[in-house]
Amino acid sequence: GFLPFVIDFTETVHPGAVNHLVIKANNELSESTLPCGTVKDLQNGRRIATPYFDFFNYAGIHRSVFLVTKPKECIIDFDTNYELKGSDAEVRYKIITSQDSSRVVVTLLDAQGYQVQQAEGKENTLSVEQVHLWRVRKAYLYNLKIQIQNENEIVDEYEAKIGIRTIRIDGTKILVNEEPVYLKGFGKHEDFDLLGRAFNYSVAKRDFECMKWTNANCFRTSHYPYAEEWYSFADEEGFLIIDEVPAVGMMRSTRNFAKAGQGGFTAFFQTDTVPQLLKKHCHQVEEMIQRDKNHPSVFAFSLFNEPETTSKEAHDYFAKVFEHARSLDPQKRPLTGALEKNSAPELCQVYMLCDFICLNRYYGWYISGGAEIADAEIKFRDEMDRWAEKRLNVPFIFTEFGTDTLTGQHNLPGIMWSEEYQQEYYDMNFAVFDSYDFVQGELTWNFADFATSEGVMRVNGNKKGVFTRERQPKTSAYVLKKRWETK
Ligand code: CKX
Repeated sequence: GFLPFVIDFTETVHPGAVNHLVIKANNELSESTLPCGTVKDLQNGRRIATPYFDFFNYAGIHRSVFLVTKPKECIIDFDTNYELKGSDAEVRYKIITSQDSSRVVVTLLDAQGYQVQQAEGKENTLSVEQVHLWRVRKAYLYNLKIQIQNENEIVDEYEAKIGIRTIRIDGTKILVNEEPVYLKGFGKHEDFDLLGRAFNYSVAKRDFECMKWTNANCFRTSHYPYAEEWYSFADEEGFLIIDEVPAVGMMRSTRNFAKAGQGGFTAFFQTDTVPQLLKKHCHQVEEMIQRDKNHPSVFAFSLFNEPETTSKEAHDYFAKVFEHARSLDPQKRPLTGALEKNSAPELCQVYMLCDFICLNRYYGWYISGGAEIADAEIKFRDEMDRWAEKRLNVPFIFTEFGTDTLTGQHNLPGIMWSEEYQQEYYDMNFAVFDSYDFVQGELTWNFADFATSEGVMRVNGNKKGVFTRERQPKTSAYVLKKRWETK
């Protein structure tokens, strides 16, 4: 439900007549849908969704729908890969077309529209002298023009913006263009008042401006691939994206966020619907990588959020997902997934599949919150020491940490839900992060308050936003802005 699909109605359509295209959308959840959940039949006959995840399960169509006509011989797909050679670069491309007969011409244009290089064939290399690299928060985009030509006629043409950059993990460092980057930013949602999950340019623009104001450089598309416009925006703005597949709710509980810290185990990967789920999971990973592989902003793919990971069955399940994902990305970007508290260093059977480790941790909120924050810090440091002992020599990123905070709620001393407590919590977390040199990034939970299912733990949604749902800063936004100015 979070990735595009195409329906060919060439055979069905009646040219010249009024045609109706009817789309039926279904948001029912089960343990073999992604995301996971279940449905509940009420006594009045109404059926409702009960998600195993903490965001509102919207219904309907939220994204652009295009009516497209294509010539018989057409461009189907392309991908690129980059190698830096001093101040020059090589762009290797591969084009897939529907037929084999005609000439494929590929032109690289710079940001001003001047031709940089041209090559022929479905697979070739373009050499770029004095390359303008796509850099974090300082993007440069080239235009790649692909044409199928027959004699001198253009049969099909496709243009895409590309950014030339490399990504690599080296020990505990994340390297973009061979330079280390510390990730600063947010886990987000596609969510806004009245619009729900529908893509809206004004909201996206505001979000990017807010993120830039805080000095952020990265966000995670928690917990599903977003509308494509988000990625193009990030390409332009030089943001890094951890692109996440909608594998969330892989723990049989409607309140995972509460269960997660308490050692709850629901034998999720030991049921007979798992093969169906695995098939869908792999398929969605495939569709996500296929859709997003050419965006320079996408620097890693996240293959799950907070599943159960402590059984052998979980390991075997995810080993297959990772293996499949590794075979798909032409740029061989790092693969990861977000691990919650149960995935402790001694228990987790999945972290070893990840190229860098993403932790969602809530010491000082779900664990020892409020007046117990000093204990929270001790427990947090204890867990980090246990990770350190493993000497994994990979980067660790915090992909979630935060407190529910009611904007305008002020209390001295800070108590849970107050703006003061959110700051105190962040300060404690930052002190812990800064004590471990393998911590190479911090993405707070969440960029903005967002809608969830109703319940006793949620006051009209999740309030862990650094910004309100209307995109105005809470006090902690200033704390992040200051820290990230120099971090
Ligand atoms: N992580 C202990 C997944 C997010 C939730 C977040 C929360 C949980 C925390 C798990 O989707 O919103 O409870 O705020």
